[in-house]
Amino acid sequence: MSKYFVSTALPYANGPFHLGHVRSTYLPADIFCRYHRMIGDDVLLVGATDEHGTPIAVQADKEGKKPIEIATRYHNMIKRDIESMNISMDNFARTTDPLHYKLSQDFFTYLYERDFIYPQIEQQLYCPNCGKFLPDRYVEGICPVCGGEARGDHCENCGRALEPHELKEPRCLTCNTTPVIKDTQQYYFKLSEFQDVLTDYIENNENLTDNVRNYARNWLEDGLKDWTYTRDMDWGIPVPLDGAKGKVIYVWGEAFLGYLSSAALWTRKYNPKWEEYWQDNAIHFIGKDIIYHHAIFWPALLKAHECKMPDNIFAGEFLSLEGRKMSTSKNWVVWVDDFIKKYDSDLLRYYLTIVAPLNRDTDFSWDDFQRRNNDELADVLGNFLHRTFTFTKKNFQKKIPQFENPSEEDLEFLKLIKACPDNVADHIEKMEFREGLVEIMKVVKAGNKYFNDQEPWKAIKTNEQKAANCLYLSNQLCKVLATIIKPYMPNVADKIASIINKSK
Ligand code: B3M
Ligand code: ZN
Repeated sequence: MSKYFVSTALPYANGPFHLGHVRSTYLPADIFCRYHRMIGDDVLLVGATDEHGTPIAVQADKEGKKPIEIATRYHNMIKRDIESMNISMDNFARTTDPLHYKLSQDFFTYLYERDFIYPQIEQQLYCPNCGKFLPDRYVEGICPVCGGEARGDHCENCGRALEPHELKEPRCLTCNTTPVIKDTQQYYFKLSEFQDVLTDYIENNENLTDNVRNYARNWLEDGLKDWTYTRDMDWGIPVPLDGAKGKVIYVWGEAFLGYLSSAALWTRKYNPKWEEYWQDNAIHFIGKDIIYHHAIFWPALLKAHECKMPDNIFAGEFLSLEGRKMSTSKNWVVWVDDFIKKYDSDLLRYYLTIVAPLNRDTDFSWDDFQRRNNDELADVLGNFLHRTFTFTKKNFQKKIPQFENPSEEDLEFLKLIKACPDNVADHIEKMEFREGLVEIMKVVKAGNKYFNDQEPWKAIKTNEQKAANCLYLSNQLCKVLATIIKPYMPNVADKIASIINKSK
């Protein structure tokens, strides 16, 4: 038995949960965890809402509310949405939890005392009209790298993490004034010292997938610069140093610690030590837009703190909607809550898994969703289950018949049924979630063909054993399905299990 520490990227608590979150991060993490629990591993799946930083502060300004009110509202919504998708989260915490504050401040102090964090005067954008510095999303402008529209610390167009003072043609988000440059003291993390450690980590960690390795490599080749670790803002975790009044830890400097504080909060309730999970296998599921943060910043922070770096970082690619990039600000998204009001979560879990492998961008379209639902879930899986159960009920008084004198076709089909669980498991272990589900559907398709070929509705009158063997094997496949479908579609699996009286 192995222990697994699995985390899902922390969504900002400034809006509800949408299909993009589910596809890139939460669903793959859940499939992975459910599978590992089933084979007897001890898995801890944690997450939290990311409640600091300008994403929350800006939303609060917009609504004339306090940041904590915004964070609480969306934390509750996101938590409910995650539950409604049947994500088997062990703990879903908040980065405004006092334990997270303590952990983050202690972490900061530890690095500061060892000279990994140092003060430096820097030039920051300051809005003379609002009378405040403009960290991150408080300023908009043009990306210095690609020329696209960028917001403070991040260019949506090329995906670069930016320092806000690098922006061209900056303007204050609140009042549109052109900011001036003003000196301010910030604290920097010595990221540049970790160039060699990170190069070794990225090149030699065999678990890492190509998208993560290639992306991180680009950055390493450019050479790493030290990283501004604090901000002039009042919403955030105060910098735990004398003389740092009005400064908070940059949201990206503490959000990662949300993984650890969420685990620590879980530990308080259930008592085992979360560190043991981290030591065995530490795996982060994220979306591809935050590879840089997880493959560069986070391992460097961990190394500076003398902690083990993650064993794997698994980055799901993007989901577009009807051919257009999803955008919460342009309201071009499907919210999980709206989806769940109409459809069972398993339909979405099926679709988002089968539509494309995770290392490829893909599109959600309602037509394709409907087509796969009808042609695959209903016509292949639903049909196989339905005909097996109704035939067993009608002709064998709900009892599984005896399997005797099997024919060639029976033995062939039995072979397929027996091989299926291991094939699916192999794929899930390699994080090939789609391929595992494709394997299941292939066997169910073969089951339908076998059922058609055996024609049990005729055989029952002329050769009862032939019909009996067909239904015996079909029920065996249902029993296998009740198990192997579970990581993908837990509701469907439970339904099958209850029909055949299999314990879950
Ligand atoms: N909240 C960015 C995002 O939601 C950020 C992730 C933090 S993971 C430690 O994409
Ligand atoms: Zn302003």
